Amino acid sequence: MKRVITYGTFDMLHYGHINLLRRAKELGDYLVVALSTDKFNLEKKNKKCFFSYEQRKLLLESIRFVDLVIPEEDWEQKKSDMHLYRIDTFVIGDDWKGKFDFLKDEGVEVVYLERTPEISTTQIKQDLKNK
Ligand code: C2G
Repeated sequence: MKRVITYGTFDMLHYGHINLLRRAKELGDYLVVALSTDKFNLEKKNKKCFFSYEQRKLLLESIRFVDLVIPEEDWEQKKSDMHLYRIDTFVIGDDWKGKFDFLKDEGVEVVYLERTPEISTTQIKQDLKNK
C-alpha cells in the first residue's frame, strides 16, 4: 500500500485542484490531504478563505481520489507527518519546486507536479469582481 500526501488550502475547489489530486492518487494507493486550517491560512499564509476549514474538508472528502483529510496547522509539521502517516510519496504543485526536497531525508519520494494553467482561486475571485 503506497501512501501519498499533499498539502494545501484548496479554497473554492476548482479543476486545477482536481487535476493535482487525481495525479497525486495515481502515484500510489492511498492519498492523504493535509488541509490548511483557517488559523494557519490567516496567520501564516496570508490567505482569507471563502470557505471555512469544515466546508473545504467536506468538499475534499467527497472527491474519490482522497482517502483522508488532516489539518495543516503550521509549516513545521511535514517531517513528523511523513512518519505519523507512514508516507511514501510527498506531492505538490511545481510552484513549490525545490522547497520540500528536505523531506527526502525522511526516506520520502518528493514529486512536484505541473500546475494547471490559467486557473486559480485568486483568478476566480478577480473575474467575479470584474463581472
Ligand atoms: N494547484 C494546481 N494548479 C492550479 C492551482 C493549484 O496544480 N491551477 C495545486 C497547487 O500547486 C497545490 C494544490 O493545488 O499543490 C493546492 O493549491 P493551494 O490551495 O493554492 O495550495 P497552497 O496554498 O500552495 O498550499 O504547506 C504547503 C501549502 O499548504 C500549499
